[in-house]
Amino acid sequence: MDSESADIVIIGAGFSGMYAIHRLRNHKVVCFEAGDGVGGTWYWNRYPGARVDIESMEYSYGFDEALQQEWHWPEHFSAQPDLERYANHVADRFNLREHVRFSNAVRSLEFDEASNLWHVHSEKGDHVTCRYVIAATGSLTVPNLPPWPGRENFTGEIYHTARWPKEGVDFSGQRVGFIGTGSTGIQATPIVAQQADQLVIFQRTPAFCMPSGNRPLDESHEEDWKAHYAQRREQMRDAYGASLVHYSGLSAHECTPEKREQMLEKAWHSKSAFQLLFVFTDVMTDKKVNDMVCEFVHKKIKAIVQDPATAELLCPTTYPIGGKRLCIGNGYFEMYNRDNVELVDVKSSPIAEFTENGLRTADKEYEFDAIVAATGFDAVTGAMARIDIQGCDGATLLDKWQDGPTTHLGSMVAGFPNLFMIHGPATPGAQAQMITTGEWQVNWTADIIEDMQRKNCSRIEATVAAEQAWAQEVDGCASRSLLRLADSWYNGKNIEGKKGGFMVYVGGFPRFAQLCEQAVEEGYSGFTLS
Ligand code: N01
Repeated sequence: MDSESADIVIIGAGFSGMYAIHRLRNHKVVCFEAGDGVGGTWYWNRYPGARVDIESMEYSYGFDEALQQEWHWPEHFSAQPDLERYANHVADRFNLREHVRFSNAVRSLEFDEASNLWHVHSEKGDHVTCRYVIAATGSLTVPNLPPWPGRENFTGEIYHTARWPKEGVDFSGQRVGFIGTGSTGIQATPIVAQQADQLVIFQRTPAFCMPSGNRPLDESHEEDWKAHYAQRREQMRDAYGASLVHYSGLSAHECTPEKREQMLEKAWHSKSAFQLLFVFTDVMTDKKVNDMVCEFVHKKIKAIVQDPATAELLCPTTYPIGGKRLCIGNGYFEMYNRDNVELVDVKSSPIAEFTENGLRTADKEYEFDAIVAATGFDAVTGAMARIDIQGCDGATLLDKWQDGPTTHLGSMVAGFPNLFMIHGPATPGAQAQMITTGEWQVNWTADIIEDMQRKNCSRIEATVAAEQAWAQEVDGCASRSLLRLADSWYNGKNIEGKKGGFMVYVGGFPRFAQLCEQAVEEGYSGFTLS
């Protein structure tokens, strides 16, 4: 196929990619998308119970006042179908689809140093040359299915929650095996349990979970938000992550045991996700305080789950609360009181293989009609690693990142000019609110591209020294947080053999944004322009 020329190629029509199309539409923009619809995460993750854990009034675009005034969210924490409906509404309202090539993933990127242009090749054979590439590839894009042998022998269906059939799945009358008890497993299993004859849940590590407090959105709440949207969006930018969390301002050490218990109880019932992590100022920095919160949750689990052995197995003891993303549940612990649900510990007896009739762990075979894997993602670097990316001197990104990702400000990689990432490695990512912070990063990136054009520059690149400095900043923040004490997708330890340190910036979005702005104000410190 002949090559065609564009100014900017955007990879991915998830929420960040969609906004990038809108923000840069005065340029010739081509967007490649692997799926056949918009929405990214909210397109792929259509498993039963999929729901956002940040309030929808907040978890939405802020770039257009009319859009945020006219849109109505039916619930406080929207379910996947409503988020996908919103993505489609935005795509239609702002005519984004005309720029998107659906079901057409990017296969390779090659930088031509003589012309400072990227050559983009897609799965369907498109070849586009462009000055800039914006990779809005998402941090939880590539599903992880551990390489258990025997998959082809199983005669029933195997589903991964991140590739759920569009027509849905009815488990009525079936024996279902369910692997994984992270945020996804916790949302899906209570619904599967209501349908299936028998549900066996395979748990390697128990998760901390608090009730989501989801409910229909009340009119006065919506009106209040809509009357103050501009101000609220400002507050969100200045908040660590979600702005609706209440910060008590008190260290747990300043409180009596009675006061602590009272505050924890209030946080548990707050209907505001993540409140448990912010109930005291030092939950994520002081192990003793974190232990107090863990103990409180253990008591809750043991009060809900009737069988003491199951309750014990469900209590996380090997990592701090908040060390992995805190899960939000709707009847998760309560589900274990059903007669058709069984919990199996695969830490002590790991899954060995799929068999013709089901699954075999180290000490037993289980028979199923269907198996669901909610086993997470090759996170943060997975989507970029699956594109063959060649930068200067033929160096590949895969080689450059073989010991873990390196970036400057999470945005650019030395040796790969004119390639920007949104929510790339070492950005706040899921430690902040992905839609609005994605919007912020797109604006920052678009401003740079437009400034480059004003300056008649054709090439921008991060320096190796800047990457090293950013790695120190990222590690420094992680080392001050208890997040470092958990194995999770934040540090790649959810996948055996994956290398890399802490891949998420936990210094807070306000500091991240300030450092990005400062770099530009200081004449693009850490970058070279030509
Ligand atoms: O994935 P996960 P997820 N043998 O990696 C288990 C976002 N999200 O899809 O903990 C046995 O957290 C694994 O066990 P372990 C959110 O940011 C948000 O649930 O590694 N088990 C774990 O139990 C979240 O953090 C929302 O020991 C194996 C599970 O599979 C992120 O997505 C909803 C295994 C994977 O948990 C990822 O969540 C859903 C093995 N070999 C997701 N390998 C909301 O907004 C893995 N597991 C609410």
